[in-house]
Amino acid sequence: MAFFDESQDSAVVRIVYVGPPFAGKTESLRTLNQILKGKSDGAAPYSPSDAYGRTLYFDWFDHCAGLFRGRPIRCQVIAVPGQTTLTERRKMLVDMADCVVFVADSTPARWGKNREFLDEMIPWIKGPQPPIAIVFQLNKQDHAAAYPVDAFKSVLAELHYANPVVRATSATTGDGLRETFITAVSLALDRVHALIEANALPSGKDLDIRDGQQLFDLMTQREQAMPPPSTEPPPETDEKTEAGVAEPASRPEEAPVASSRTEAPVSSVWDIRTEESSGAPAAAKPAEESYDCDLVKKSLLSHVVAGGIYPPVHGRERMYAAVAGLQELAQLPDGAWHARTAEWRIRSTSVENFEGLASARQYLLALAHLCESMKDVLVKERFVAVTEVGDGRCFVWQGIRPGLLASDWLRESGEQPDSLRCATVLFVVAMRLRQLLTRVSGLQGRLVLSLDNMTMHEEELIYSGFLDEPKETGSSAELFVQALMPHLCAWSETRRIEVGELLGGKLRGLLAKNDEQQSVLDAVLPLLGQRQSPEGVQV
Ligand SMILES: Nc1nc2c(ncn2[C@@H]2O[C@H](COP(=O)(O)OP(=O)(O)OP(=O)(O)O)[C@@H](O)[C@H]2O)c(=O)[nH]1
Ligand SMILES: [Mg+2]
Repeated sequence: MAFFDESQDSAVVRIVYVGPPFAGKTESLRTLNQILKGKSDGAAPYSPSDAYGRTLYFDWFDHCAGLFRGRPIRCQVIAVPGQTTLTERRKMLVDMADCVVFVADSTPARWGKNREFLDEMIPWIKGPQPPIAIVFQLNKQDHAAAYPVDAFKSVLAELHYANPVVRATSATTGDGLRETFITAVSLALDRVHALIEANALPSGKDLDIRDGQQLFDLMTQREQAMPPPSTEPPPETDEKTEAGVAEPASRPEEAPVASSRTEAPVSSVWDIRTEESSGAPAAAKPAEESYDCDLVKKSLLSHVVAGGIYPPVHGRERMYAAVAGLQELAQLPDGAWHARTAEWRIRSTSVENFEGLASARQYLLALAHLCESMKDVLVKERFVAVTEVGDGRCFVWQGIRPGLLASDWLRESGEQPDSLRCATVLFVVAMRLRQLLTRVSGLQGRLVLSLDNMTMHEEELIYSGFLDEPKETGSSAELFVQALMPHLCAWSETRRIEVGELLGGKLRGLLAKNDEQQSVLDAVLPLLGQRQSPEGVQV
């Protein structure tokens, strides 16, 4: 886990490369180390012991990856051993990670191993909070028969992995390795921010593991208490080098090393609130300048500030997924930037454009608190992100993957010939709408309560629109009519009459079984007879 190393006045994060045997974990570290440090620095990663080119314990290098709130970030980059028998060593290393890079093998001969090792690893990283993200590195893309990224995404979809961050690489040529690493560091730093927010970032002088030798000592110490793992693999016909690997002699006992999960006081120097805010409320500043579309798009693709993301870690995964399919970014006359992909909506309004990071962060925090307080009624697939546009200006973006909209559901049912089904859908939507309006009572001024911003989720309607500046709204009864009416008006008159007759007669007894249901029915029936006036909806 990350910690603050007082002896070196730096933040330490751990990126752990995991994956099946022969996928190219060691090769990735070797090439990445060269890329990051320059070819002239010939130092290879530290590997305490290997056998026939197979990693037995781990590969390790560290790298200073820029500054984090003015202090150096030191990344400990570690690759696990892939041999099937070395599960315990793998688990121990994954347990220490702030971000995992899963190195998948894209060659047909070893494709099946990816799933096997994903099944092993995913349960290990499910528990910890803040979450540990995975970046998927689809390696050996230089291979003539390599499977493409979409094929790997299908494997992940089978595992119900929501927003996988997948990068195509070749550890041999180095293609994609730096991008993968930068992505992993960003996600690890989000975790550090979340730890700071929770006052849970350990801080001290002789804390935790600071080099490969200490890690090796810790591993051998732990293993002395257990039977040594066998490196004799089960017979695997395509892995002849796995056979006959000798276990290296254990090292003599040396000075104990602090556990990687040492409890330690939290450093106050990292406190986001004292550092970033003066206590004044965030001052949103309307956009005065116009921005070049490419510049804004670039900021969205690559300039999300460290810690400027909600929810931490998963928010960035969602953001990467959202911008992966981003084509068009447009600015509306009111100054708001909007983008849509097949699945995501992204927006930053003119009041979400700030002069300086501190006020943008404060606004992000305010939105984050709002999202937390409304968690049960908001669609889960959302993020808030701060990007830097240049000149010290920052944009706050909201991103949402709404799923199946209530408006589409109602529209589709209105187009079907089956009036019975259509009437039932209308009744269900009306019921759920009434319930949602009750649940958001008091907060409705932050929401745009149309059926285009509502999604059916586990038999409930939840809000899948953006969170707005507070505004005056009508009563719940008025909002109910405003949300339903435009859709009913879009139906033909015959359709409205048929549905009205069904709800008023045949279906009344079946659907409206209690007072709440009766009252929803009573509210819907008159709407079916109303017309839309030129000024808008008749209430
Ligand atoms: N063509 C090609 N070969 C690769 C690539 N990455 C690794 N290899 C080769 O694959 C073999 C295994 O690579 P390693 O890096 O040792 O694999 P590993 O994942 O560390 O394996 P274990 O230590 O056993 O878990 C080596 O012969 C590498 O040269 C790649 O991107 N393209
Ligand atoms: Mg290796």
